[in-house]
Amino acid sequence: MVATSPGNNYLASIEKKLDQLILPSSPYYASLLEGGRYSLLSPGKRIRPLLTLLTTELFSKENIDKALVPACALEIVHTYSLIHDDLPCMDDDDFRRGRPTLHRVYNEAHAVLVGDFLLTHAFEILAKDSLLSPEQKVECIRSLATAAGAEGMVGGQVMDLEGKSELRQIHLQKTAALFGCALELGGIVSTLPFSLIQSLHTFGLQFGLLFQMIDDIVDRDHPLGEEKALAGAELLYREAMAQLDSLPYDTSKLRDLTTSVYTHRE
Ligand code: GRG
Repeated sequence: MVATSPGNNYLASIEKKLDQLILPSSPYYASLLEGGRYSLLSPGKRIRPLLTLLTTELFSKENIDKALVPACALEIVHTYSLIHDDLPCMDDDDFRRGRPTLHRVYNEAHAVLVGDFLLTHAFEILAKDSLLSPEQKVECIRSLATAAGAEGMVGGQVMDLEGKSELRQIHLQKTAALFGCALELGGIVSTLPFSLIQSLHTFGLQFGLLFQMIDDIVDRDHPLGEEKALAGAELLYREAMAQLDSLPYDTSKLRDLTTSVYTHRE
């Protein structure tokens, strides 16, 4: 597990908001909401929403409340991807976040539907949010849809399942795209100019590639072997830090989080 201590102050706010975003309130489809809550409120690291809040904080703490729904929408999409990835037709896992996977608790059909619900719900809460401007809503929805769809996570998962050889592209899409989105969302709620949002997005992708590389090293699961993976991780770490250096803001918390991901390999 990667430590997320640099943003500990925000983790409680993220958990509270996630808890509020799916209320077990329907007499008709309670099991759908309960399934969503089971997976979403399981102990995840919340590193993607944390990145959104730390990015927002770079520009103004006053926008943190506004950033919470976009940050949680991203975590909801991530959770849907884990539910579907754990299904027998994908990775076939029995445990996730230290608990039985959703299809083990209910059944496969229900896990597919809970995943569908979470993916849709993420966009519903963005569209209905009361703090974002209409322009910010559209931009958040664009960013999240692009990161989750064919250009992003789902496209990467298809390439992976088809055994494509372009490993960097698979990791960029399957894992890093959501991290790029995490940074972009922070830029959108801060109403930054396009070029600055692009620079943040680039750092997010670098962070995501590093995160995936370290995950593979820790799991002893890197296709290139450990030596090459360690050298690759060092290069990615340097590139990510250099990208932060190019931003004229106090990026110390993002630096700490990047270092805590990198040193997790040891
Ligand atoms: C099935 C649509 C679909 C996509 C699957 C995200 C994904 C694509 C698969 C998950 C499998 C995996 C190991 C992906 C690499 C990214 C990764 C390390 C995900 C786990 O993220 P963490 O460590 O998990 O942030 P927590 O539980 O802390 O949120």
